[in-house]
Amino acid sequence: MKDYKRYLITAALPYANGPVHLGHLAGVYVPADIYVRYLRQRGRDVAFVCGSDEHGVPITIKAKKEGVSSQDIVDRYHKINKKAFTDLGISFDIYSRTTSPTHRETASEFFKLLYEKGEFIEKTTKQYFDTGANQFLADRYITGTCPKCHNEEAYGDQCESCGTSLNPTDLINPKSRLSGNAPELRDTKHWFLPLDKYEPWLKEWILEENKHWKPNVYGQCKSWIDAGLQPRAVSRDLDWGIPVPVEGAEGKVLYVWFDAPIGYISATKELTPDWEKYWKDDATRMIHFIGKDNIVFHCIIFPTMLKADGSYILPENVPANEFLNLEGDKISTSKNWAVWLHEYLEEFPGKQDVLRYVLCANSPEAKDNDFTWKDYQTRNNNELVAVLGNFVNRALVLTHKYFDGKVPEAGDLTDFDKDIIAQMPKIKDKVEASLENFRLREALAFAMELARLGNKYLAESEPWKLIKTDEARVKTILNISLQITANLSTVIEAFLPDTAKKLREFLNINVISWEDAAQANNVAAGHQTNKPSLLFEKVEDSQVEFQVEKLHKAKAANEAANAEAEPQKPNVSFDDFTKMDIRIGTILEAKKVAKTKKLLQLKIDTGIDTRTVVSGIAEYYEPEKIIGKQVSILVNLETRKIRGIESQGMILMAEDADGTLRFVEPSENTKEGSQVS
Ligand code: B3M
Ligand code: ZN
Repeated sequence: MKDYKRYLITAALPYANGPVHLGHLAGVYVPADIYVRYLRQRGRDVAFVCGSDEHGVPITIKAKKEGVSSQDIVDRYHKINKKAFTDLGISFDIYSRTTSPTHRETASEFFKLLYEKGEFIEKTTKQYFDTGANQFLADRYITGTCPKCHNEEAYGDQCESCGTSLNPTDLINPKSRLSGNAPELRDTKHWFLPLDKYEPWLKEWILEENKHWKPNVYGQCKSWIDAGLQPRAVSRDLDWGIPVPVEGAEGKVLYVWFDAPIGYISATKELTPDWEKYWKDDATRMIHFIGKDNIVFHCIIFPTMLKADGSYILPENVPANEFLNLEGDKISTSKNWAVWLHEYLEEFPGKQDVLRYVLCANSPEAKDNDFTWKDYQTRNNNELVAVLGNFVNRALVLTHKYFDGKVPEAGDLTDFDKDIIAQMPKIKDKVEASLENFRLREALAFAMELARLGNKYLAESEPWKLIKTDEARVKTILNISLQITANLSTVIEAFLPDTAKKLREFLNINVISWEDAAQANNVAAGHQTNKPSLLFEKVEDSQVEFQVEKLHKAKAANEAANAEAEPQKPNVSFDDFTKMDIRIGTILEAKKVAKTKKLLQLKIDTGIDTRTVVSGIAEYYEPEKIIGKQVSILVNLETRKIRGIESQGMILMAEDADGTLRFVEPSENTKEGSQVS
């Protein structure tokens, strides 16, 4: 590979319309951070840039729904996400935002330059317009039936069910999300980036020069190119975004996917006045970390923009990941099926490394993967606690127990010792090779081999048994164990930065460089170590159950909140209504109907008489708790035998969106027999 002088690492800018979840982390931010931390360990010049993507239709829709401004929405989530990334140890050099003045100017200038070079095609096309709301509808404002799979809730730009990318006019029965009405087609002018013109160049650059890209990335690019590239609109009719900086463009803004990647440039500008060396010198190796749904934008559209400008470098690699599922289902913000990073950090304080570990160990590098809380527990308990934590703890505790915490001197080495020492550089080389090639989960597994090696060394040499008979041997064993611990602090640093720091605190040492991290003399004999604290704690079954239940509850609550009321039934006459005799009654007795799950047998004082009613409410009310409760009861319903019991009337119940039944009761205590009308 070429000899690069510096690195520009970008991580996809998350939309500031919601909090970041584990899917984002596993796909983009944890791998990017591991890679960057490793580069820094190697002493390379790196700029790691990211920020909030604050434009786009989903933000305006969320703002409308909440009755606040789009700026309020992005301010809220920019703050939450920025803090959560910091708390997880994601070490961006800058976390900017696309509403920043620098970005607005940079994106505007970028557009203007391409415009002046004559790079855009101006076209008037017909687009959907909502006459009620008096505005053009950008892709996400329209839903309709997907022409391919007939999903009735496809968006104007994509069907999330079958993944097909669409134009709004492809939808069958289009509906405006603003009014629910069918929109009409009207003329509007937009600027298009002629991807077709760049197709020969893209073919050469991607299909020939970038054969080293991951198969999933290369494959997606190839199928886009093979299908033939079309000019792509880079402006939208919308009132939220960066205004199109040319005359006659009132009411039009830059398409979010035009401005967002320019956000990488603006962020670098905000980071350093010397930003051009990262963007305009081909000794810079630029790498985009993204999820698979962003491949076309980072491999085809943004490079075409950069190429059209002509003064920028292009990405050397785009190691896109596949998706992480959650407990067997697709992560979904709209269905509230997600583990939110900021909530994890609140509920598991100090456990950021555990999450980094689990997400990297299970990273969806080559195929979609599943996060489960059970797996989180298993990896924590069996790997972090039982291997890494256990080894480090034993090495240090024994040093304190036998030698007052001073590193003992190594004596003559046995073949076993020599073999253990010889393993260290081999392991480090494997970690290094995997990291250099973006195989991060493999790299982590190799790094853990060093902890396993230490564990095995202690278990097989048993210093706790030898201490009575052979102190010199124990000194050697602990010396070597502490050397392994010291090297671990460097080898695991990129994956588990907080743990690495703790190891250095325990050992009372400074950072050991990557180059030195396989040696057996990194802590000198006589050096005073500190007493260790516990590195990792066990995750209990109850925590797993709590988290799984929390997920299901959040999803159900979301469904209930979004449920639409049943449509109204056909009208009835007033006479029909008055035929129903509904009274207030009081429950006198209640018990379960034997061998059923749902039924309660109630005795009700109806004011007219005392009667028995069988009601399907046993899942929602405990019999002992409803004695004395007032209810509404339809008393002139024909009697019915249910499970051999004669039911003389019906208790009126309100059914919640999730199916829960609730009594319809008077707001104040009311005399039994009062009529409800
Ligand atoms: N905000 C899409 C996403 O979060 C988008 C990435 C922009 S990167 C320039 O999936
Ligand atoms: Zn579809």
